[in-house]
Amino acid sequence: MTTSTPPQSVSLAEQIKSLVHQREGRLTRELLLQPGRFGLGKVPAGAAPDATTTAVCGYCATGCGLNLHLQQGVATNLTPSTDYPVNLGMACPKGWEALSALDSPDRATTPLLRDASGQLRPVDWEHALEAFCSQFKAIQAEHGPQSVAFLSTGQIPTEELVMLGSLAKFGMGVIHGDGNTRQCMATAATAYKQSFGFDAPPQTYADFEESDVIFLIGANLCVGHPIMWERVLRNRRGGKVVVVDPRRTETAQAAWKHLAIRPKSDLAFLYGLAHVLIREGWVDREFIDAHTTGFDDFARHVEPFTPEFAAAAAGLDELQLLETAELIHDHERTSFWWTMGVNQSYEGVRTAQAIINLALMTRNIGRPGTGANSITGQCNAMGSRLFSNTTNLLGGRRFEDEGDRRDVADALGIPVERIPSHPSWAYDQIVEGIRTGEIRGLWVIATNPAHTWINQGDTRELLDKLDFLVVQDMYHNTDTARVADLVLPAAGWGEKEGTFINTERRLGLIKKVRRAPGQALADFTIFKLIAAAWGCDELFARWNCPEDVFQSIRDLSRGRPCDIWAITDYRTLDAAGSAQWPCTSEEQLHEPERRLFADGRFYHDDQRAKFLFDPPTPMPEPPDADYPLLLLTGRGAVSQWHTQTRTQKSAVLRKLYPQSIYVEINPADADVASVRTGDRITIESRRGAVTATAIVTAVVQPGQVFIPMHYEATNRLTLPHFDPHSRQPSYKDCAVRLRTSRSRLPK
Ligand SMILES: Nc1nc2c(c(=O)[nH]1)N[C@H]1C(S)=C(S)[C@@H](COP(=O)(O)OP(=O)(O)OC[C@H]3O[C@@H](n4cnc5c(=O)[nH]c(N)nc54)[C@H](O)[C@@H]3O)O[C@H]1N2
Ligand SMILES: Nc1nc2c(c(=O)[nH]1)N[C@H]1C(S)=C(S)[C@@H](COP(=O)(O)OP(=O)(O)OC[C@H]3O[C@@H](n4cnc5c(=O)[nH]c(N)nc54)[C@H](O)[C@@H]3O)O[C@H]1N2
Ligand code: SF4
Ligand SMILES: [Mo]
Repeated sequence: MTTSTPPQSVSLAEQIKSLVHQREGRLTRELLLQPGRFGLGKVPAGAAPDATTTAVCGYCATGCGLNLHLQQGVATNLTPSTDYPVNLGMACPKGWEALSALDSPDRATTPLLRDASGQLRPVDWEHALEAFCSQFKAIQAEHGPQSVAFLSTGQIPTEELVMLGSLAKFGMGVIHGDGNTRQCMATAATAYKQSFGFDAPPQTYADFEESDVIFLIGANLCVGHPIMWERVLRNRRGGKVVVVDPRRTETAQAAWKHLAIRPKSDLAFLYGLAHVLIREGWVDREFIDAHTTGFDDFARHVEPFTPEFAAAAAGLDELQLLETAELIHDHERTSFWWTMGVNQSYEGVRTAQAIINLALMTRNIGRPGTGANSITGQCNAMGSRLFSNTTNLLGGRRFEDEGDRRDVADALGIPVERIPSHPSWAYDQIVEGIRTGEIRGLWVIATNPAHTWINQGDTRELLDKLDFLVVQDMYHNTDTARVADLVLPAAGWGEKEGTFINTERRLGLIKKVRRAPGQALADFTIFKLIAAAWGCDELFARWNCPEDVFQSIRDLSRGRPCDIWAITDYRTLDAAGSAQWPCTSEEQLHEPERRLFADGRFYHDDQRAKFLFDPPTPMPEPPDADYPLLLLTGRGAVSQWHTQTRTQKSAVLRKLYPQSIYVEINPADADVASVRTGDRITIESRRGAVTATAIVTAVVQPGQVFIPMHYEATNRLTLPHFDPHSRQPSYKDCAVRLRTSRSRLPK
């Protein structure tokens, strides 16, 4: 590889010096001392910063408000905010322990570059930036601009996502970029876009409290979204919770009814419900005629899904299905909520749309306590869906649309020719591109694909195949950072500022209340430095701090469904506490909660929602004689976050979940295999094997096993297969077998 001196190296060196040594400006910005709507109370301007400020939590998409208690401007403790409309004084253990992720010897404190002997060695920022630019530029020069790609995240502020997506695509000429939101939200985003005309989750959390019936489909709120579950418990109407999940999860155990559906039979089950509702005339014909298209075709489509047929497909009694349809009919307000049990499926988009169809035909939308509501996962999943500049152009626009490209060019003040006219490859296509040699350089930001991408045996080999892998993370020793050629040390939540968008479309602020360790910098600052080193910083000259990017986001949102024009700046947002999009007036800014579609108008040109459907498709790798069990994966414990890079830093959280990998097995299967709780057993799929501690429990049904996704080995087993519309991986279905010394199961 050739190495070249980065352009403007003198001024770059000066920039680095001022950024690293002056540590990105003052710690406690004026913003922190503003008396907010929640949290601060009256703090006179210029007062000593032993005070409290507020920020939203940086783990899950519930988006709880936290009070951060400061000593000399540095957060030393936190408590949940009592007057934040999301959490009302509550937080889960991750929120309470959010600051512990910041203090750890695992933090990346300097850039690390792999040297000739193959060791990662500390280098200064100037060398790191030089390596980044010279390596990626050389790859692009030899193999074309598309040969360098990026993988980003739903766990950094929207401002940083906009800066990254713009820098990569408009500045560096990168064509392909995707993110971990593909693993998580692509199905919901695609389903909404096709059905409603825009990726617009309609709900507000008050809907949990105002429903008569709450369907939780493939959603384990007690573990994944415990504070949403608290909102369910505040339901004032005697709301009946119906959980649709193959496992008898904590949420299913606490529910009014658990439908232990056969995995991936949701589509048949939901079509069966639609069949009964239509047959009985339990639909709102007036609403259907006025606000939707495609209903009659849908009604014909579900004709064969008789209760007998659908119930059998779902492994339920016919009566259970009939009673479920009746439940919807008998109550004024039903809300449908779904998470990864639906999204992570080879037919996830049509399943999500089958839920949307039920809500539309029974007019369970746009009214309190209703909705076809996708629950998002990561703190800023919604920000990344709208603003990561990967499959959509900024603000939910289309790369292919010339008018959209011009809008973005105008809003950012950049030449329109800089904007590619095609969307990125999806994550799986980028991974495939590494295999074929079309992708040679990869930049990974705030995600850990060497643990979480599907089918790890293959993923690890492919990461090794890259000419240059850059990982930008808070920690130097994540599974992906360990195999990187260059590690860029990033500040984390609490060490930088910006906005997140939660599950109910609510924008909240995060603030800088700690200094990042060593030479770690906010991702925003890293992107600015890369722009300068690359020589494209003139494009982003107007963005000198995250709030400058926020102003562009505000411009980009103008006239879109996600319009946030009334949020004029951070101070306005801080004073309001938070605000849901759309937010186009003072009134909306101060409204505590708002749901979409109260007027029955959707975002398609004809303002109608679409009924979309397809026949169910067979599971690609069902259990068989060789591999007789079906592997389900998902969240394990409230205190465990994904690849555990953050949660394992807290001694408190570590005590609250098993440290090593375990597998849940039904007593019937355990009997056959002579397995007892505590035994170490091997689970094999056609792609790999893992050894785990057995937990014998009726939480899983016979024929199924469950392994949490938090352990690195889990994805050695999973089968790479994807939804055809959203390209989201189907992480929750592949065939496995057990191997124990005394196993009587087929080998
Ligand atoms: N504590 C904790 N909370 C988290 C996270 C975390 O790592 N830890 N991660 C966050 C993120 S990014 C996300 S995306 C969410 C995920 O939140 P959830 O989606 O609630 O979590 P999962 O456990 O992945 O999957 C939910 C359920 O889907 C069920 N399921 C599997 N197959 C099927 C099926 O075919 N049909 C149906 N109906 N259900 C099925 C599983 O048994 C599981 O109980 O959690 C967020 N919150
Ligand atoms: N088998 C199986 N696999 C799954 C799933 C499943 O249910 N089953 N679920 C999938 C889902 S829904 C998701 S969302 C993914 C999650 O997959 P990942 O995104 O790969 O998992 P995380 O551990 O959240 O990785 C985030 C990384 O960002 C770093 N980080 C945190 N904050 C910052 C920051 O501010 N800046 C920078 N630069 N770095 C930061 C963390 O240290 C961590 O290394 O996993 C997917 N994989
Ligand atoms: S529920 Fe989610 S947002 Fe709330 S404190 Fe826990 S992790 Fe943070
Ligand atoms: Mo997720």
